[in-house]
Amino acid sequence: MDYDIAVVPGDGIGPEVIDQALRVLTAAGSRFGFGLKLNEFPYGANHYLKTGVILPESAFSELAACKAILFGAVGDPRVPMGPLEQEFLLAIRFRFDLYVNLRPAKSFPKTKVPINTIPEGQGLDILVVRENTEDFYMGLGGRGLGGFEGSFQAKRRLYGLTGDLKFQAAPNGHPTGPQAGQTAGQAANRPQDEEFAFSLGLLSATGCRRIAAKAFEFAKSRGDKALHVASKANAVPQLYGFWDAKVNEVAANYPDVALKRMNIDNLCYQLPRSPMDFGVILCPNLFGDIVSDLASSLIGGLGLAPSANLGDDFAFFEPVHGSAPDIAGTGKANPLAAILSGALLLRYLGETQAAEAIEGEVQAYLAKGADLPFELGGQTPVEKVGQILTAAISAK
Ligand code: GGG
Repeated sequence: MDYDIAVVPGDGIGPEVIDQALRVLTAAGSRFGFGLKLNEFPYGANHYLKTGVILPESAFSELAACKAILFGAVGDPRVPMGPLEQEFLLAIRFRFDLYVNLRPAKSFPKTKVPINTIPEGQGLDILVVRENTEDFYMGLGGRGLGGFEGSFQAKRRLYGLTGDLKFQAAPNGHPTGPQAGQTAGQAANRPQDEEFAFSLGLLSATGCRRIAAKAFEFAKSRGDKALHVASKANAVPQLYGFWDAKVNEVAANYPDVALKRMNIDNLCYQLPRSPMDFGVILCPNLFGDIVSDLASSLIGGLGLAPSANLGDDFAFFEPVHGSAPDIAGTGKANPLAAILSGALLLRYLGETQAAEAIEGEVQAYLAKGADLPFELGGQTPVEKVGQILTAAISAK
């Protein structure tokens, strides 16, 4: 069996870690009797700087012709933050309706962690289930002087949204006199001189319900008695009160899994203090991005955290870490998160034995505690780490 895989190494350390992931996946294919036809795509900062195009429309059908995407990272200091992420990474998630972002954080043997709240001999098995298409990632927003007037459009597989938005600054609602840092115009109560920026967070009932159902299913399949859900309905009730209500509706179908709702601030406070209390954590998009970094810190680092972006008919796998331009090209990148993302891809393809073999070899390698990557206190370059794991997979 041969699988067509789209490979998008992207920016910074992306190409280095993806090279190593591909070596390991190819070795797993040889051992378990399948082939990977790798179709590499150049998208990312270099492509954008060369062509002025972030992601051409033709890319979507080319990507769709593959079974899944393996992606490295996006982000480059030569390009302003935002457009690459929105028109490339998020555009792929939205266009293919990859509404489930799975970000597992599982402890590894002998790996140093920054907390002492994990009992000796036990490990974390956290799964962040992040909604991946809505919330503050809608891409709806703007900025303006004295207010804003403009139209917006968002396309999702579930719905399209178009609209106009207009607001105008008005004289102080609560006049208190000039404040520190105010401009002369503002102090003179000239709100037309104030600059504003805004971003619309948006949730749909179907969007909330479908991710909540996925999270409950994951909790159930793990045999968990509880599911934590991140919210912030106390301060942002319009958005997260709605989120809570829709999650509660779905919870009624899962009477054996207790729903534990927490405001995101409290969740971030409790997670390092009592990490063993957490299993599946359901999050709206923005909180999920943040909590998954926190969770990966608790298992030893972002270089150990893989992720899957899943829809009903396509999938996209990437390490949780970003492009780390400060260490790109130094050999200091840790390829394990990319390798483990590759294992998730193989599991998605149904190559479960190969996925388990890779995960097992990563465990065995970390348990040995030798030749570790820089992130984990060693001095082994990215390529050598890939070589060690490739050799381990091929040796059996
Ligand atoms: N490989 C992950 C990556 O490049 N992440 C950049 C980033 O900030 N992504 C935002 C997100 O995942 O929502």
